[in-house]
Amino acid sequence: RAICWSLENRKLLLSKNPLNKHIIEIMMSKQTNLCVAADLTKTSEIIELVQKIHSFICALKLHIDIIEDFSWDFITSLQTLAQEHKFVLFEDRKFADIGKTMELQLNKGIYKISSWANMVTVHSVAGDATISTFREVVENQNTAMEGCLLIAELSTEGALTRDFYPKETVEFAKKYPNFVGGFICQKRCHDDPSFLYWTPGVNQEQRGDGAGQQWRSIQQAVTQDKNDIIIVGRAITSAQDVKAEAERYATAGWSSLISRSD
Ligand code: S5P
Repeated sequence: RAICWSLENRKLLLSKNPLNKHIIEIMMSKQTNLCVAADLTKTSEIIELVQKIHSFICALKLHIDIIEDFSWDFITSLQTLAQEHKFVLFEDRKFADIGKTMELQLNKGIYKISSWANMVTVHSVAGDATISTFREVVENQNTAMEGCLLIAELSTEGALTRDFYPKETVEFAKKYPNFVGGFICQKRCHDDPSFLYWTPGVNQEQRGDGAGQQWRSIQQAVTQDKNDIIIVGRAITSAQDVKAEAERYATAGWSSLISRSD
């Protein structure tokens, strides 16, 4: 039987996973599959960005460790905005160590990521035992965490996430369907509609940044490569009119998603 990939059809399946349930509700009510990568280094810049783009995003992706003036007031402000305007807080920490170290990096240090992030990225490189430790930590503690994405494939030139790597990553995810919401990938890396496929490397104008990043169009990312959610950074954050650009990406992303034939 053919799988139907429309969000409407996948809603029940996706809702079995707490993170995906949250995301799909936001996506459908706000009609957006745009996640903005807020790679800015000042808290005020991030807050200003969010104030402009909140209506167009389902998730706000952060690299908390690039911020120069981190504070708990900043986190509180983000949480208030996320609550009010309905988007999830996504810390792109790309955990990649032994389980115990990941646990410390998730819960401790300056940023106490698990106390505020709804989702994080995890590399599969260290094996699935580390993912299971991670899941136990999240399930046994009172955290903001709803789930994670596994990195199946990176967007950069020469990335080693090829050959068996995406496939084996999918195998890990299948073992923890309540915890792993989906993947960071370039092309949809699995035929299971109960996962969400998130893709960075999207830019309507440019094809590369001269530092290894590879960009392609929304059309390519969603229609051809069959991803669900586009992750867009500089194409929006460096635009003259950030709000208009976020709206343009959200509109194009959503129309590509809902007009996809499978
Ligand atoms: O393979 C990847 C995975 C990620 S999460 N390639 C990526 O570029 N990313 C992240 O997406 C990266 O860390 C950055 O925050 C964002 C892309 O930003 P842009 O400015 O290139 O759109």
